[in-house]
Amino acid sequence: MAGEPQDDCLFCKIVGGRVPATVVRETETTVAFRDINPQAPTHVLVIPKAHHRDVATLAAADPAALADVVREAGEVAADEKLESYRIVFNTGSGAGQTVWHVHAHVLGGRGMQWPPG
Ligand code: IU
Repeated sequence: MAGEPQDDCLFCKIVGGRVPATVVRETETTVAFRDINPQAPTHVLVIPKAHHRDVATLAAADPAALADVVREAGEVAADEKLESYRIVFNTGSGAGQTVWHVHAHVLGGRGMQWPPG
């Protein structure tokens, strides 16, 4: 069911404390942790604790939870003292999504190119 923890989901396991992660922030509805393969000096993932496969699914099912994720992304940027940063939701395998539990990448601490690759 939408929002329920999935046994085979890595990020649900991080939420449940069954897989370790370097957690930098946690709220009632979200967890933020450092990406294991950072693409910038700051690379933090912000996830809802509830399982939803991608950002559009989350927006449809629980817009308040999506707002929590985006607000926490901003808090991460503030904690890391980032003046400029990028929030990325890769959505679908063609766009680079590899983990099917929605996550916001918060990237900063270096110059960024546009358009992204
Ligand atoms: P993507 O947008 O679905 O490709 O992002 C998944 C991210 O999850 C990616 O940047 C991985 O480095 C990151 N990650 C992680 O932080 N910890 C893990 O155990 C695994 C992936 I697997």
